[in-house]
Amino acid sequence: MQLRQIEVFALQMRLRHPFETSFGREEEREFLLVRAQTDDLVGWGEVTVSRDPFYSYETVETAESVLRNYLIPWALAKPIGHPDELMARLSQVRGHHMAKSGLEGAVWDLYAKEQGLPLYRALGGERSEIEVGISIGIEPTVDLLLRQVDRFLGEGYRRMKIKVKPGQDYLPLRAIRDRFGDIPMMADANSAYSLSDLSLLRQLDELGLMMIEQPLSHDDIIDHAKLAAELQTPICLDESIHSPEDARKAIEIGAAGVINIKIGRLGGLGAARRTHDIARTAGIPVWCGGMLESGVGRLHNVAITTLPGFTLPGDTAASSRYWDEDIIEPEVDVTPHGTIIVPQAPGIGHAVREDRVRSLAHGHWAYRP
Ligand code: OSB
Ligand code: MG
Repeated sequence: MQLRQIEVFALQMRLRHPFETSFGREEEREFLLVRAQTDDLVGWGEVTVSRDPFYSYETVETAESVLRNYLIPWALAKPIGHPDELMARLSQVRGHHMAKSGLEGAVWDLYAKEQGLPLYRALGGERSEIEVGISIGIEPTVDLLLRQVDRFLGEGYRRMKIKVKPGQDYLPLRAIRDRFGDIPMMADANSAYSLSDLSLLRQLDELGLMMIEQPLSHDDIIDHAKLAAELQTPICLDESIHSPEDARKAIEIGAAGVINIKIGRLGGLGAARRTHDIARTAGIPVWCGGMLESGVGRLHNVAITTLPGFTLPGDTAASSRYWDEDIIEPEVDVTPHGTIIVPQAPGIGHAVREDRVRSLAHGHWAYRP
């Protein structure tokens, strides 16, 4: 395919409910969308950055700059055979995985549409229905947290992920266990602990959690391996895994009993798929993480989750969990039994509401060869 135009939109969308993690509170998502077109098709990707470099060093501004100065000119320079070929071309740029992933996502959407295939089939996915869970932020009181859990259990979600940090960990989780019993539950610490907090982490170990996600430093695997040897609860890595090679090494030293796969953090669908392949070969389960995506990124998450190694419910909840009104039509819905039916139309499978994207955008850039 030869790309004729690439557009970048800077969007700001208000969350229905503020989302708090150990690194901060988000009331509004700020991110980029990429729209790429050939002579007759349009593809969409999402750059899952935030305004601030707190989860990752990438931000809306770094991604916009790297796309403008390097990634987009190189993508427009000559025809693209397969999305992997584009990624090889972009590999001279180190890091900036979310920026790369947004562009690659648009090209994967086009590639699937060219073949008349739904994106999940183009990726080699198998399932037509995926299991989903929900990620619940740190709430101001235990009572408010219990209300959230009650609501999402009622909506059918297959597992509850609760954000924790020192001081807001054992007691809220204990309260959930006391009230709701043996529900599938896990904790995500977003790097809020260190090995010196072993006694706190041992308390969490008593709760029968499915896993504890990223308890230690965002760039560590060594201490996670030490911690894994001390706990019964499996350790899941999120922030520490930026490539298939990171996953291989973490698995090799025993730092990762589970891996959270995020397309943006890993640098695209191709890298996400290779990470899945490595984990699957090693017998390590994976699930699809989320970055509070709009409908575009959400549909990419749905597609990757159809690969056979995604054996645990992910964080890909319904559009309505995040937004009063999403930018896709129809929105992503969750069935009363906690699943998403995978769209069968070519590419990402739902229409993007371009008028809404254009009206929400506070920045818009267009590039041609
Ligand atoms: O650590 O998984 C995380 C959201 C933003 C940044 C990091 C994380 C998250 C989530 C939300 O947990 C997942 C979602 O509902 O999209
Ligand atoms: Mg996480």
